[in-house]
Amino acid sequence: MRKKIILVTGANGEVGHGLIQQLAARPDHMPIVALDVKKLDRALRPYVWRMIVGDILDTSLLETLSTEYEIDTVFHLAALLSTSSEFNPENAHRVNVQGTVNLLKLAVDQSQMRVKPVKFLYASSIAVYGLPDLQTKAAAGNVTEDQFLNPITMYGCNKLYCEHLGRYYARYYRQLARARAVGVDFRCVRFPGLISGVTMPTGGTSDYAPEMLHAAAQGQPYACFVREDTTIPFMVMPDAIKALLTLAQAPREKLTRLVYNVTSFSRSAAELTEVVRAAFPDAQITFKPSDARQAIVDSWPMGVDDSAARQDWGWTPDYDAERAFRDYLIPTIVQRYREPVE
Ligand code: AKB
Repeated sequence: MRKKIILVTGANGEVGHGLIQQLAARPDHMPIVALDVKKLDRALRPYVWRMIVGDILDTSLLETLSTEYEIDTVFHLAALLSTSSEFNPENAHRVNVQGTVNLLKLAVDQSQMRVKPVKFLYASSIAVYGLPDLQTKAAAGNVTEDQFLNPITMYGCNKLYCEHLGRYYARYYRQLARARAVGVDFRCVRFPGLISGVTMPTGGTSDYAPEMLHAAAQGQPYACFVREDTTIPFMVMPDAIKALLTLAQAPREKLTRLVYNVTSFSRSAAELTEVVRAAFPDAQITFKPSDARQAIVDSWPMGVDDSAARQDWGWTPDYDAERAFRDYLIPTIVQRYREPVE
């Protein structure tokens, strides 16, 4: 009999890190197979059944996985983030879109084999939004899942399209075939900017928040690449993991949507700076906005309406802004730079 597993793509990334530890901490958890283009961090290896260094674009690797294991759940986290994607949009399209199609195909094939839908958790982003100007952004306030879906980045276009692909593979896959295929149980969380006390993001445009904090903790100067008034929603990593795990466990019949906004707190870059300076009084933070990256963040909303997630699967963040810094970010970061990291 094939081993039943949970597959995590992008396992070495920021969200993968936290997710793997939390998944492994659950009693009776299924074995975890971690897939990433880079070797899994040594610290995570005890938590996984198997680590595979490989590419989500490698379809023969995915086919081998499909014959070797019964895949119960996929957490698809692998992606090139918004800033990286703008430097090579075609490559971003390959990784973010073709990579997702490959995984959805793997999931739909597995669903046929076991005659039961594979759960497919997909990490989307506020980058799917595209507010046309700052006046509209200010007036819009907290936007719902269905408003302002005109992304201006390749990454945002990729994420929005993959949300649609999820719907297709869940409900309409091969709809003209004589025998209808068992669809994928697609569940998507649209994340705001994420901040971790443990890992540093690479290639995102919301990265100014974690970057200023990590720089201050290391006593390094930081030039923030957006204006002081720039406001978007944020969430700390433990809440991001909580959102994925809670949505994964929600009974399907309670879910009225395939895609859900989640959020914790919205803060301007100036407000974030104040909190960082209060914790690290020597922090040297200056503002040097980059026009191009500013335009991207200006197109993202000030906040998102996550009432559907709250209603359908009881979503509620554990950390508001005050708790996020006081109880998680500051103590974790202080500890992080006290210890040598491998
Ligand atoms: C990015 O900045 O690209 C990501 C995101 C908002 O999805 N952090």
